[in-house]
Amino acid sequence: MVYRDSQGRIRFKIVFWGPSLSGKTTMLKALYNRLRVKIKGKIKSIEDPSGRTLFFDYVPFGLRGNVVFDVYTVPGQRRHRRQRKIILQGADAIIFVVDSSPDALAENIYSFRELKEFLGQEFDEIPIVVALNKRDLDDALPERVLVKALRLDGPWPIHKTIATEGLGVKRVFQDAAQLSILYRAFPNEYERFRRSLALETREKFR
Ligand SMILES: Nc1nc2c(ncn2[C@@H]2O[C@H](COP(=O)(O)OP(=O)(O)O)[C@@H](O)[C@H]2O)c(=O)[nH]1
Ligand SMILES: [Mg+2]
Repeated sequence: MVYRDSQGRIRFKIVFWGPSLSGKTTMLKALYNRLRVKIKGKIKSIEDPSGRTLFFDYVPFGLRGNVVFDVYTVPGQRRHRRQRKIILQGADAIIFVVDSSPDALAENIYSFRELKEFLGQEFDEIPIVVALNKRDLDDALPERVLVKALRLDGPWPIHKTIATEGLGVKRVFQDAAQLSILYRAFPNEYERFRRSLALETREKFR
């Protein structure tokens, strides 16, 4: 939920969603290393000793003007359902990170279903940007297969990413950031813009 903080800055919340090990934390770190922004907080991570996200990663990015994006990742393991629900609350945009590995297909489907369940009616409205990650894997599932299996044929922009190399991550974030602002501040323009982004990014997958 957008709000003004004590310094008068407007804050938007962006949440990286997706199954365990799909690359959410890697993508957040890649973004952190690539974004040239005015304010960049430290990344706060709450993880277990093996480096898996236990509660969340969080970092604030401040752009020009008075806008700050609070960016979170959720823990993907199924048992962290409650934490995910808490972190999702008040999100202004979601980045759904899909693992392209064939072994992860069932977890991707589970994760997207859970997102839909948690969002309820808002699922049809809130900006969701899809990152098909791990496109460098030799056995990565074809994009068309992922789109079909996950039913990603909604009004959602889709991008291919390789988080470990930072490929595609800026564009994914840029779409999410832009859509979050339109969604909350310019609702009249939002739906049209979201559909045009979705169409534009989907042409590659036909
Ligand atoms: N090959 C490949 N591995 C990746 C990619 N993105 C992340 N990984 C690896 O996948 C594993 C899980 O990444 P992590 O960011 O911790 O996943 P999270 O559980 O979604 O936060 C790590 O070993 C990453 O290095 C990618 O694009 N390609
Ligand atoms: Mg993580």
